[in-house]
Amino acid sequence: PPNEHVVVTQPMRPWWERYQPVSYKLHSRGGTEAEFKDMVTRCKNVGVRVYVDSVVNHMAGLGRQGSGSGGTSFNSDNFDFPGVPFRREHFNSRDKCPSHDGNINNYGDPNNVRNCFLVGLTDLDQSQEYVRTKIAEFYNHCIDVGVAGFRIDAAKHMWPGDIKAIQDKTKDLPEGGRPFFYHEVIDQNDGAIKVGEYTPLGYVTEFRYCQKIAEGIRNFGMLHGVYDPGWGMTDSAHAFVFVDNHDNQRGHGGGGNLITHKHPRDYKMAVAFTLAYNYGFTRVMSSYYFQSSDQGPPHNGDYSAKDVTINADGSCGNGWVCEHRWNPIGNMVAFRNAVAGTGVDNWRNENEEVSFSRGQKGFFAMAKSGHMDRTLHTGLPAGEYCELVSDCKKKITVDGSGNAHIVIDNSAEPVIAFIVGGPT
Ligand code: LM2
Ligand code: CA
Repeated sequence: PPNEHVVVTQPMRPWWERYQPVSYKLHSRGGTEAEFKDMVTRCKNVGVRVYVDSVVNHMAGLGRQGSGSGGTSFNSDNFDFPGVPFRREHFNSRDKCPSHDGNINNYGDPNNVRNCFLVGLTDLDQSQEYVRTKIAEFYNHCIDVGVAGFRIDAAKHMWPGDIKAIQDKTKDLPEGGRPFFYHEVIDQNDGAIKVGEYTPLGYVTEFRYCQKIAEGIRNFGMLHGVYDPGWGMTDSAHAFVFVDNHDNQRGHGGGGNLITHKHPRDYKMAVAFTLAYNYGFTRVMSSYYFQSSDQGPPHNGDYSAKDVTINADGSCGNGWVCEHRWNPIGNMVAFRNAVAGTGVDNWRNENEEVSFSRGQKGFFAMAKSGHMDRTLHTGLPAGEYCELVSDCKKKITVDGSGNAHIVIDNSAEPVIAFIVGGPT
């Protein structure tokens, strides 16, 4: 989240302080508005669009007061946030929340989930025109700075109709078109709120995919079922999918038995498969190393984040994991873009191996043992192809009938992929 937030010192500067807003000024522990704008502009100039993580369900938690990351005063117990400004009347009052202590404690009741306080965080009343306007002004300011879209944090804890009203107040991008919106809704078939309530508003996080891909990597035989509509998973046109996120990689936010960068080989296979397959809109995670679940990013003496340094081999230094630079992850983005809009064909899934083609545009294979040596039908035009994951160190020849000799060996990654129109 790029906006001003509380500064927590107990524990010392946890990552989650950024999820307790103080104002909508773009001044976070990540830097000032000028620094944020500079980053967004430099990204945009090289074709990388930025969306922001927007925390608008709530402001800071009860018991917190003082100065925010941008120096603005606030007092949560008095519901006083002069930097916006928000006052007591802009928050959900106790009569709208059916829980005995004001905190969310019953996921079976939408009024409880949406009108009560999430872990003590002061809950805004987005049904009010004033509150909607302040949030939309924040979004519009982000768009002025060059941002292209928004993650809506805690969307599950807001009424879809209120979110729609806020989105409708948000302007088009300067280059035309609507901003990108996706909604964070943790639906694991365990409560009253369903992802389907949010699909009319944009993409919706599909947390069940995290479980499904973890099962699929542990047992390749399960990979055919990573998208399981019978289990309530939303359709490909609305599902926002990822192998892990900033919460569940550290046991927060619906945690579980997931695959993360802590198991690099499994993680590479999980993300490579996700990018190769034809389900949903994909997000690639990029992390820092951590020991404890509260620990913030690698920091300098003043707790500002350390720079991401790049080592000679292309990996990152200073405590940053940079999963997005790992070949079976970063190089598979070209694959996903090249095969967009095609289906899955020539599916083969035996002996802890999986392979398939995407239309007549790409072919993907993965072997859990790290070893595979067989001739497969690729469905691709004849020719010599450069293998993407090895940076073209491997070449693959497709013959006139569309077959190719596919070799995966333990000296390299357990994944191969190639595309029509790829590098040569
Ligand atoms: C989210 N999605 O709905 C974020 O993805 C998640 O990271 C946020 O929780 C959460 N919603 C609220 O925006 C994180 C973190 C919590 C942390 C909150 C607020 O997972 O542990 O709660 O941010 O900073 C912390 C303390 C908690 C305390 C609360 C309020 O861990 O014990 O509750 O602050 O002071 C009394
Ligand atoms: Ca709420």
